Amino acid sequence: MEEMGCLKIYLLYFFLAQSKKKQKYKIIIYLAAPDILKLNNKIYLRKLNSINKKSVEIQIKKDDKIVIFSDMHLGNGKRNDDFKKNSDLFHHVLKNYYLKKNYTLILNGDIEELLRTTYQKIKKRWHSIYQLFDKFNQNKKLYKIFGNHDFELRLRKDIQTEYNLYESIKLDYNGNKILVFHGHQILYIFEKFNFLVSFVLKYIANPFGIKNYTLSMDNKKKIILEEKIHDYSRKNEIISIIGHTHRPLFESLSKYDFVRFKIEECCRKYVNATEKQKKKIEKDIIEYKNELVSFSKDEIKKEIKPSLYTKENLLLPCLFNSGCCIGKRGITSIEISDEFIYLVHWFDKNKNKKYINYHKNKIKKLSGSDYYRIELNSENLDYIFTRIKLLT
Ligand SMILES: [Mn+2]
Repeated sequence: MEEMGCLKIYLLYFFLAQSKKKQKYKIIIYLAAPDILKLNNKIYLRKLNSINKKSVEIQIKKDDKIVIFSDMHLGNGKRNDDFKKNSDLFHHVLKNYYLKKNYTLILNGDIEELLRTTYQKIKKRWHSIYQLFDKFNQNKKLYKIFGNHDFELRLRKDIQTEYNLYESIKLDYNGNKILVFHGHQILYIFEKFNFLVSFVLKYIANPFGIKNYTLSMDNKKKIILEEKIHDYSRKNEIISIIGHTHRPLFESLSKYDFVRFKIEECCRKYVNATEKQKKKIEKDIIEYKNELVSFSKDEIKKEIKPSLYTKENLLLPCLFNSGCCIGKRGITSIEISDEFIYLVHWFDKNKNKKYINYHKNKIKKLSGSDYYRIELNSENLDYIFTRIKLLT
């Protein structure tokens, strides 16, 4: 019954959000919002518990390398296909980096944009990408997790796919758990009704060129989702790696928060540093300051500023988000290898020059291409789990 109530509010919200008189309806939307939240509060714990308990568990061995991508939104190759602009970059990176280096590939949801088109059309258009998925699969190194945009694969038995489909994967790292799941479950508790959303998108939104509703998820919703999963991970002393919001997170921090945090840390280190170290720290501070300045106002407002920092509870490094593969500037991924976890950004030099002068030891050109890999963040996993245990 709770879910039926939520569905009604959701549908109301959906239609109002698409309306031209958006401003006028905003009050109604905000009046309805607390109900949705109250409802979710009761359900989210149950849902996260079930995701955690039912999860398939995989041991991470010492020389295992893992890469996590999410939110590709593979479409039919037409105007509305968000994946198109990064498709060459993604293909190259997957083939010449991750496959070559023997990585295990975890696809963490919203791989296909099935709310807008069909699996057959997607497979036909992106045949070369699926060929690469097949290669990982043949080596038993592919795990495909569903999100809200490719949930149809789970729901409909008539769609044949070659890959096992999971709700979540639990990685066991020396007895510590890393839970990988898409994350939509928090605000999308009515998965069963996905077909209604699909109907609206395919037959109403698509022909009229209306943009994707869930893609323009507002900041308030992003924060709620992140908060709930952060709290659950903290209480259970696990790390959660999600996607869905398209906002990269490392140790529960957004890019913007991370840079500010780093500047503070540098200043603290500076006091007791030797002359030689001081020179290096000064250089680092300049680079971080430049990075801070390079965020556009729009970026700060839309993507970066909403912060888990402002919460009453202590912020623990237990939430990570791999971002997405349809970003304007490139694609992001999360890697786990050699006892470390990394947030990685890939970009094409010809399309984006923002990071071309990034910290020299963290940027690498992929030979024979104009594609670059940068390590935005990295940290030792033992150190992260120690902090989670000490601070809980
Ligand atoms: Mn999603």
